[in-house]
Amino acid sequence: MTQATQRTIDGIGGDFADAVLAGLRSKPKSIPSRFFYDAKGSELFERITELEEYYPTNAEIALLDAHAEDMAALAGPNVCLVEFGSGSSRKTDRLIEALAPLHAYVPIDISDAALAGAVARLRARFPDLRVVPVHGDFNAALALPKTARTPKKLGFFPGSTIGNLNRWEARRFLEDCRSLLGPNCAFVVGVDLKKDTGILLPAYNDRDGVTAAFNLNLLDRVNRELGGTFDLNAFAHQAIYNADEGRIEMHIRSLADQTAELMGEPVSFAEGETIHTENSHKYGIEEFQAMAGAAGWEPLKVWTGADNLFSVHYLVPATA
Ligand code: AVJ
Repeated sequence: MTQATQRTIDGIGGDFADAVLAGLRSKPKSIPSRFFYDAKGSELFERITELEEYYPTNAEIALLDAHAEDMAALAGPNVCLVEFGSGSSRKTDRLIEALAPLHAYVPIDISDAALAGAVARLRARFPDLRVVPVHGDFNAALALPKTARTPKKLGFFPGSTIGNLNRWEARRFLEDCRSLLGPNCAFVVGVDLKKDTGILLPAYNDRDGVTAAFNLNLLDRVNRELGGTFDLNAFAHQAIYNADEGRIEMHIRSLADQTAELMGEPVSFAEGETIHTENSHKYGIEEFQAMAGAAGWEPLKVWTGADNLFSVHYLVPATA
């Protein structure tokens, strides 16, 4: 990718050190989940999406396959498609095809490598499509590139990435998108549904340990980038369902009393102490629609499969 088309927005890079130090000094310890997605973490996440136990990706792709034409009919032609946290953009192909002709596609992602790969793949597959990548944390993406300014914008936020935000952050994010996407817009949001823990827990505790590797890669990243001395064998992956909060939580649990260092700073752990690394909130249909309503959106349509595993919402600006 050329420098000319690669935009970078603030909120990544330098703040990894600050965020990790602050998180490991607080009680309980935590590290923000956006730091999962370095090159290795993005690759591990792609492998998660291919796991049998990890139902959200396939369930959402099935919904996009079945209903991309309906979404395109609602959106109309020549929209600018803006994707938040696009990663490999693998799910977007169906939508891009259905929406054709598109004014432009603006993928926003925190992983440079994932973004570059996606852009190269899409430019090869859709030579006529204008692709304008934005490198950065979509939570900080407060301005869109010039190409995105004129036509109707269609926001796309798949994968239940919104589940990483807590409820008030999610509502605020939906509000921010409402102003970012302008008066003539719509928003397609993929949201994982509340369901039995018999399905939920294996999705975050897969047999092959890919999710464990994804979680522990955070400590590996601290070792690689911040001169960390974490012994990865002395920590374990943990994923639980917090029913009160309606969310899966991932933690990294210390298997011993131990002290590790990063940037020369010691961090001590008691045996069993955890670092909270991710929340993945699950929503009922009405629950999500109420939140979107509070953020200035009107739920125009929602698609769920017969299996009721996942939901894709089509939101439009609320009138009045
Ligand atoms: C990409 C945030 C939607 O929460 O299910 C997958 C990330 N974490 N396995 C999710 C994830 C553990 C995923 N999201």
